[in-house]
Amino acid sequence: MEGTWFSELQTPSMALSLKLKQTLHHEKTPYQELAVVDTEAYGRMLLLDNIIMTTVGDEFFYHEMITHVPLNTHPNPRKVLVIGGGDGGAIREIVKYPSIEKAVMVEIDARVESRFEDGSEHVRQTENAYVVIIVDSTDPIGPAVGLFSAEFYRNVYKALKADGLFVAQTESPLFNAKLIRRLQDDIKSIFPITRLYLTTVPTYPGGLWSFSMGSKKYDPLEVNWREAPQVKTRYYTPAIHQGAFALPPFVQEILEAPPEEEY
Ligand code: AG3
Repeated sequence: MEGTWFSELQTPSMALSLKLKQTLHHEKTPYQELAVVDTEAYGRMLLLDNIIMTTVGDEFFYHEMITHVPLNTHPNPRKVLVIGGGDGGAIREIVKYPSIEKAVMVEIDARVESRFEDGSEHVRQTENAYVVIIVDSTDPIGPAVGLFSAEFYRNVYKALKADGLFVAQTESPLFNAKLIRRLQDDIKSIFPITRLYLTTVPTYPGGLWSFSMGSKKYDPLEVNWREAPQVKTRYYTPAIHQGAFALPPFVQEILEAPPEEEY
């Protein structure tokens, strides 16, 4: 194992390589090939089909931003759904909020105690049940493809209560501009409030990552911070929350370019 490297081919012309200390676990689940390896740079790392899902060293950027932004946007989140997120990072953050009465995780792969079903199927069969839905999915390939569609967002809308909102991880503005544009347009056609926000995730392609939010009532840009719960975090703060919605011009262009234009 000494000197072994893991490389994720992030795009056809770009890879991220991490020097491994050892492979801790490897198995073929019914849906994916799963591995946990120990890296020198970021500690333990979870791989699905040789794609980096998360590492101990940088998971907090992603998990804090996929949870605290929606949970502070809603003034009193009680019942929250996580689709995907089998590593537990999102759930760990959610249960920090005293208002949470129930957090349900629907994960296709049966590694942890929760509901093991297809997330798109679960929202299809759910009505008026959640105030926050978090889509902590893999890339839009394989089992996650259905989670990147207008039909799925319509079912998410239906599964949310009248004041509900959802957030989905929507990939890299550097390498997935067209996808982001399509998803934002889809969300806009369904939800009255649509937002895009950014964070850095060092081990994801481009290092810059996007999240898309659709909300029925509450605007993430109008949080009443005096009423917001105090939660211990390593990345997220109210100022980071506000700043995450400030989009650099190249990202603003992705949202505004005429649909047929290349960007
Ligand atoms: N979800 C995976 C985000 C996509 C990462 N893409 C990549 N490395 N090509 C993260 C799950 C963490 N709970």
